[in-house]
Amino acid sequence: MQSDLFSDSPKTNADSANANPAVRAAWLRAELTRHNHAYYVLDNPSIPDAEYDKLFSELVALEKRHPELCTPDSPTQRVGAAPLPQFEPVHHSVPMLSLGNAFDEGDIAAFDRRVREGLYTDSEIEYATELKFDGLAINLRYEDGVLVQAATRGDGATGENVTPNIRTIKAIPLRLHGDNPPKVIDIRGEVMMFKSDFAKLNARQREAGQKEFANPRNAAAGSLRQLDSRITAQRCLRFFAYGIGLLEGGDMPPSHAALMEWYIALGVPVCPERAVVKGAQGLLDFFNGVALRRPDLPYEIDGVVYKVNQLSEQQRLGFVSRAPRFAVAHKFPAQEATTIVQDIGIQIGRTGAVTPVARLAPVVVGGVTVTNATLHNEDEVKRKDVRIGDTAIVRRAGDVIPEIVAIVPERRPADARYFVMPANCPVCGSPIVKPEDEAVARCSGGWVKCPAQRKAGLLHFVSRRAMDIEGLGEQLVEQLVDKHVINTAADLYRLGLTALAELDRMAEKSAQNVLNALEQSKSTTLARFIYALGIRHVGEATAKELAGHFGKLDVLIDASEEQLLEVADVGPVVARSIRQFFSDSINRELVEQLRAAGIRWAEHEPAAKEEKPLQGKTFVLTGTLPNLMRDEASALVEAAGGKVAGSVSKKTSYVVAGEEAGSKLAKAQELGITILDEDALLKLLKSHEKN
Ligand code: 9MJ
Repeated sequence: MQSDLFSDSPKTNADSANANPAVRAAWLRAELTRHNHAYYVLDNPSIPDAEYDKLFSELVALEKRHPELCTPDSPTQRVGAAPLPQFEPVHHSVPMLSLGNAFDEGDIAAFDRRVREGLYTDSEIEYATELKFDGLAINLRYEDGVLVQAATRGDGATGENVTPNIRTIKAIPLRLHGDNPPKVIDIRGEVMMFKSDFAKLNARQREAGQKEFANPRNAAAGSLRQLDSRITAQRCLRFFAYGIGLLEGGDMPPSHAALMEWYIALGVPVCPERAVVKGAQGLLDFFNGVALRRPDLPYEIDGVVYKVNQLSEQQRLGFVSRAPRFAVAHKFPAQEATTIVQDIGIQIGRTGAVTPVARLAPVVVGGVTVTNATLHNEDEVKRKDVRIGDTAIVRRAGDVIPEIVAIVPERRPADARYFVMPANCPVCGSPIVKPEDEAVARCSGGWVKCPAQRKAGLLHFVSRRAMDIEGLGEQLVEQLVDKHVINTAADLYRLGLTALAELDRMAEKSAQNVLNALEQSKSTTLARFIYALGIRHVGEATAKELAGHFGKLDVLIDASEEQLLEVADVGPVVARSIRQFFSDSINRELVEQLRAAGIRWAEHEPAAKEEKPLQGKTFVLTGTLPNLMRDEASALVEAAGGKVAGSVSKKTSYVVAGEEAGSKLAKAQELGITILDEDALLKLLKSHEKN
């Protein structure tokens, strides 16, 4: 199975394991560097995370026993260093330029004309095209192949020395590949954060009660401008190269495209989304293609960049003020805009969750008119301090629901009003309740009483990633529920042509289309069906895991919490929620009715149970461990079958405590739970390894 996922199988190097420590350390360094490169630069992981963590821990331990074996380019040296008093200024040998902006076809035609005029030619120009990353521009200086300094752009002439922070970024090689590196090279590019790492960071910030970042750019900037690089080390930053400053003792490649190929050979990450095109039309085609792919890219971009490809031509064109004449950034329309919060209403979800929604003065964000923005929950309204009458920054990313990033405090009117959560559901009148330990308030009506929950549940059931029933949109579901034609998902399959055709704005032809779509949806997959049921905490990924693990719906329905916990991705909260769902006779009845309606899928035997040494054990990590980062410790525990939980309870098996462990450690002591330090954790893992 591994060979499908990883580009090579882990090398154990038995000889090296028994070799002298210097040989072993050198081997481990080379292996870890190679795996880092495969993961962060080639985007092609070569071993499972847990294997990497094991090799890493071994090198850490080895270097601890033999400090003389630790080299500056050892992968262990990416964990950050003692805090700096301040960042030192760095003068850039070659100024770091910014780019001029273009916003439409007219601007691009003008740019292309200026380039041709500058080069005294009527021929089509060859351009290198690439993405415009929304991060921080950085200069990396390598001397004889070794990273010696990293600096921010600053004002273009002088930046700040952020070398310790940059050394923690695993995508950035500490030593260039190849035997013949230039004497001095300034590699320029962008430091940024991927969307998924941004989401994880904000989840961690939320858990720790710390401020969340408004967007990946702010998160990247906040992480890089830390005087304590140990904090930077915990933030997964990335890097893509796109430019060059000083070069000594090496041959300048003839073109931008060739420069990027050279960087790749040197082991420096370069974004694969690039092309060499001809003329203004080539530029626009690239722009349009990227615009389509933009929502699926793993990072945020705010446009694309066009550069004259031949470096000799770039030189002939030169600069205007601080921007090169040979390049331009073609920006996407803004994805953020400011507008007034006219009101804050609420929306009831399929599980009764009450979401405050800002009603906005209509504003165009990235080409789409926005009138509503989610505020997620009551705590979020408080944290962002959004009041009715405020001016707010609204963001729309891809096709997700627009959200309020922040308000503009200076523009708050004197009569701005607080949002008050209503005591009762405005739709069904049931009390709105909020359990102590939850962020979300809920309508207590349940879907039997509350039409809003029924509608939301049905819309989820028919949605593209669930049963994928085309033609059953919001307006139709609304009418069907309001007119008491349907109550449950099973009722959908009892709909007849007449009942449908009688609805507003429904011709017989579209009614027939809906019936056809319903019929087609009956042949589905178990994963889609589980997801469509709308069980709290069971998203698409969990539904897939459940389907793969249990193979048959009846096995899932009868699974105990313990059996559910064996599924990857399922923790105690999810297990309890699934159990509760299938314990409810109304839900079991619904499932039966859906099966009776003819919904079917292929089933398979449940996955064979793989016994792992720490199966069923729950760990809580607290404080800072001396060597392992939190993610690394979690990965080791999970690889051995253990679960990592966020809070200590009677069910916790072990608490792993590091420096500055706080209330969790105290609680563990109070409950008499076994407490481990890093060494004891590693010993525990090792002792099981032998079994
Ligand atoms: C960004 N931000 O992605 C340049 N950039 O080139 C790309 N920035 C740049 N190129 C010269 N892809 C100055 C700035």
